[in-house]
Amino acid sequence: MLGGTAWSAMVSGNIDVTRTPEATRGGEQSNSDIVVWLTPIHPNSAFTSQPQHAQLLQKDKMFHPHTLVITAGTTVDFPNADPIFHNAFSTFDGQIFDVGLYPPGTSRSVRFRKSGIVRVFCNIHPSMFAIIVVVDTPYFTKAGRDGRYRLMNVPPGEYELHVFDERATQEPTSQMLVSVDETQSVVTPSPIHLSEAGYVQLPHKNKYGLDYPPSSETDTYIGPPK
Ligand SMILES: [Cu+2]
Repeated sequence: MLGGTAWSAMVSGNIDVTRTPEATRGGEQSNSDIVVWLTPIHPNSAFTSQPQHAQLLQKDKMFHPHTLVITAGTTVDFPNADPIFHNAFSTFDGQIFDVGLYPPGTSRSVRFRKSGIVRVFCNIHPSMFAIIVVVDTPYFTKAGRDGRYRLMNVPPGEYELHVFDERATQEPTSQMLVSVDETQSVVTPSPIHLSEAGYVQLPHKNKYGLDYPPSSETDTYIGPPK
């Protein structure tokens, strides 16, 4: 190939979401936690990512970001930037783990080996909830607040377009096919319609499958039970 530069395209499209008032995020409507990725239909070779690190910060009794996208094989660090103990665990789907309770200013790490959706909680703070979307492709992104997404440097080929929205109350109608060829520098898939209508956020359980104790939200907890 002349100049040694591989040809590639930008895949850019739009997501629109039907919502009812109770389904808004923190009182505002935003699409920025919706994840989009492309998987090759006929992969020439299995995708292997370089060992990578990502971060899910614990601050103000929340995980930041709320939604993290990584490639399979990535190690996620969970630094605790609060003056209180925290935990991170997941008990179902994606990958089951529990890093235990750990003190302010320290961190724990988990490597996510396979693709899937991992729901992460803290065993002592019911307000703490995050999602790690683990994909097996280098072509992934989060949508902007306006629902637009851009996937850069996509080489020619046939792809399945995948979407994950934690609040979607029905699956996208069908998996969409995206074809990238060498005649286009920008490929625009047809718009993706999602519905969050009727979504209601329910309290989650702690790692024992039990309700959090009533004191959890007014917390002065500073360490494990003696
Ligand atoms: Cu916590």
